[in-house]
Amino acid sequence: MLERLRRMLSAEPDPQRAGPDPAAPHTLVLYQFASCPYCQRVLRRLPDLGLEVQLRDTQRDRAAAADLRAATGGSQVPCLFIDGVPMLESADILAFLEAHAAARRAAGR
Ligand SMILES: N[C@@H](CCC(=O)N[C@@H](CS)C(=O)NCC(=O)O)C(=O)O
Repeated sequence: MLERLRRMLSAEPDPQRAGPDPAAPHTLVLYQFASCPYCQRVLRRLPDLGLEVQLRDTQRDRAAAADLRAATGGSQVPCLFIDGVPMLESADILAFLEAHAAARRAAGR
């Protein structure tokens, strides 16, 4: 507690808020639907990134929509689950996926 407070007052990054490590292996599941332009921004990049990303369609699959709501409290897509932890916002998702793909390439994976 005191350690977190000390970090908050300093410029040091807080490891609890740092987000997922792009260099680590991850299980990736993207909640999306085809007519969503923000989803398309992410979907269009996927083939070039060469990552294994499981897709779940929240318009066609009721269970996917229910799972998304249970995890995030809403229906906003795209939502990337990284090892079960949801990440919203297409710009953040793309930044993470780009960094993850680059780290994998650098590691020869
Ligand atoms: N700023 C968000 C916008 C995402 C967004 O507006 N998605 C729409 C579908 S195109 C949505 O999920 N609307 C339903 C909701 O927000 O619950 C992003 O860039 O990802």
